[in-house]
Amino acid sequence: METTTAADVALESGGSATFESRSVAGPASPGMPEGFLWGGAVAANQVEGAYLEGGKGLSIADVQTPGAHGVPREIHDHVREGVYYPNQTGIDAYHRYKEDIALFAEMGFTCLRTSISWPRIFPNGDDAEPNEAGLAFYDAVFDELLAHGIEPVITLSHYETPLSLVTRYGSWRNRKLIDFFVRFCETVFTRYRGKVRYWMTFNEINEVMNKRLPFNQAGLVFAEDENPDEVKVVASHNMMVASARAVLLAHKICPDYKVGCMIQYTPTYARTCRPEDVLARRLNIMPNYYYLDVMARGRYTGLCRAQLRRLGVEFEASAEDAAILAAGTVDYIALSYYFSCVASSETGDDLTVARNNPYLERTDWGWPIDAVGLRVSLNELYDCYQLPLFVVENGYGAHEEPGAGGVVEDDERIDFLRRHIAQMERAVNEDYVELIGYTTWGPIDLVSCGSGQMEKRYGFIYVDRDDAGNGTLARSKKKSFDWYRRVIASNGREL
Ligand code: BGP
Repeated sequence: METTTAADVALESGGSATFESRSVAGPASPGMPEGFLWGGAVAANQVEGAYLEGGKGLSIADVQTPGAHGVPREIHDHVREGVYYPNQTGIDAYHRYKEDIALFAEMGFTCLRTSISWPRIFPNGDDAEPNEAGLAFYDAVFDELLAHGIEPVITLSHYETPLSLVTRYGSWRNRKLIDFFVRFCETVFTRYRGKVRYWMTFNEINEVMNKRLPFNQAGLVFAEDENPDEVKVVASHNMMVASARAVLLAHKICPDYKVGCMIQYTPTYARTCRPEDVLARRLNIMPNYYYLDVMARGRYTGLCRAQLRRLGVEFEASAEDAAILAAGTVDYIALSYYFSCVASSETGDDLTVARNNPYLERTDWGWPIDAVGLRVSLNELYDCYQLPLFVVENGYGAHEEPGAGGVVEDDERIDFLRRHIAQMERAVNEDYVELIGYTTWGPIDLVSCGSGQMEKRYGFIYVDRDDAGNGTLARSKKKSFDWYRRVIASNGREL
């Protein structure tokens, strides 16, 4: 585990570091409300593999090479001979899902968040008819989950846009994708009625504006003569209109469907109490609320217009689109929460954002560990929108190997999750935040989205596979497996 040093951030307060584990102790938790959903979250492209089986087309995940901590993944526009692409094989869940689901059931999961791979259903994205083999595969997966008392929670687009839509249409910068996506939604909403209740449209939609992942999220590659910010604004709009149409359609097909948006929420702290730093904090969270305002409030608010102004992009939704956005607001807000960040400014206009916070320890990948930040996030979001929340990703990625007894002793993961769940419970029981459920990211080791590595491990279940694709793919329980089983069995009372 990395520890932030004083040299990482020159703390104006001059105070010494007080690690969070010493300051979060609270009263014993009364646990979570009745019916609270407990489980884990994965994405099709990070676990399934079988990238061309059963009629599946290529997704944008299938053409990304492995990277490493600090080394970005390469993105190719086609599959190159002799190159290893980790998502193409994933952890072979396409063939091993029964074994995996049995393990999730042993831990007592009441839900599993996963995605339906869009190119498994529409291999090119714009096909006239869906691929029956793909639909049948998810029938089998959902039936298996339900037979084990596990409710599927489904992401419609989790960083796996059909590659063909990127190469032939320019991806989400093109309005045609709205209709293609809605056709995909209509197909799966109709097919899985009675099997699925909770849906979410785009995984971490706010990542479109993020510098890190515009390709993963929206399939965007920028031409030299393009202004990336302009393209991101247009692509975001198209996605939000598609999302609103999906919400309307879902409610029409099945009034019991609940459809959420999903964002990566990274709460921002002002580096000091200098007013300029406090303003910088505000400016840094604006892109998150840009998406949430449109998807939850149903309109481009003043905050959205201010964000556009900051980007220097002129954009106006048509009256027709504005009506769709207003009608198709989401039923709940799902979030991933991993860490917080720190913002500062010299002038009030510029903005410097850092992950280094001298009060926090960091993971092997340099991600700050901030359990209290989860409570902060839940409060901020609930205050703003008064909609039910769903924590659909939270987890600890680390290098791990089985010890002498063949078991991974992942005490750090247990400690991480224990502290986060404790804060989540305080948000619910003391702050009265309405929360649907909690799914840890990567209940089984899988291919990392950011780095493409297997060795950034998140699971309660170890998978024997390395970054080069070697290993038997055998599954084995880590120490945290039993710990999480007890957490769920006690509905969060026993941490
Ligand atoms: C989120 C993604 C996930 C997942 C997770 C962990 O941003 O929704 O797909 O991968 O982050 O990130 P990483 O895999 O880069 O460690």
